[in-house]
Amino acid sequence: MIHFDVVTLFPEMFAAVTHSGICGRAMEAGLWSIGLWNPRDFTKDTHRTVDDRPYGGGPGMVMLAPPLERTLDAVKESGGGKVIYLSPQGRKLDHEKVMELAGREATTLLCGRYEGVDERLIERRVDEELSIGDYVLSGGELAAMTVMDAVVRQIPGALGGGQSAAEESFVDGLLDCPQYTRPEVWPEGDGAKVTARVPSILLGGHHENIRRWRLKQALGRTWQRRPDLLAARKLSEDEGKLLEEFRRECGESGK
Ligand code: 4GX
Repeated sequence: MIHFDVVTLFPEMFAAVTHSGICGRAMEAGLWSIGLWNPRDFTKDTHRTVDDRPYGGGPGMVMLAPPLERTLDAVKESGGGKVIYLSPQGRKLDHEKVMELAGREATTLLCGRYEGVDERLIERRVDEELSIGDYVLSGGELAAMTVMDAVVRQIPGALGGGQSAAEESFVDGLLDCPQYTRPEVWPEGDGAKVTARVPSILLGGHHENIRRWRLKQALGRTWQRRPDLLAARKLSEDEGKLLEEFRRECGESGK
């Protein structure tokens, strides 16, 4: 059972992970839980102020340290885990980090709004800063939900139908192979339109050949689209041969 505590001014946003899809079902199944903490509930003034203007001037607002500190201390008191602040200044999230979080019992996610939070709060209460990518969101909430979604799908039983997260892309350091479903020929040929068939190997039911075709596609696409991933991964003799075949068939250039 994994528990996330989330410190946020917009707790309603988290219905997206508590009530929908794989995360929603995994929560119903009791595989994970969430605690939502609004710093506005930890203010002491009548206006319930959570932000103020930045010292030194400039646009926007900065989240006040005192209400955030009281919130995080209440979370800790309730059994909260390490505190992660989502921000573009953090270390980039990857599969390895997701697996590390999936192995922790509890994690606290701090979501900033506006221009961020008072640096002294980060120094005193934040253990780690994590980024989900080099772009700017309007707040840490979508980043926190991204982290939770990636972690929850790693919990055994979270994926339906006996699926295993261990079989997915990135686990093996490669991109996924292409997928096909019905109809076998699409779009419908009307003389003018070009039609495309599902690769015939997938229709034959020869499981070993299908496995090798998929591995070859995964290797080829990783070579074409993410050569950085291939450079970081050793290829077996067989994988090297499959990639060589793929390259020959597509004309060596990589598209
Ligand atoms: N990966 N954001 C944090 C507030 C903020 C502003 C400035 C620090 C400095 C993000 C991301 C992200 C938007 C969350 C700005 N914090 N979080 N927020 N990329 O863009 O995680």
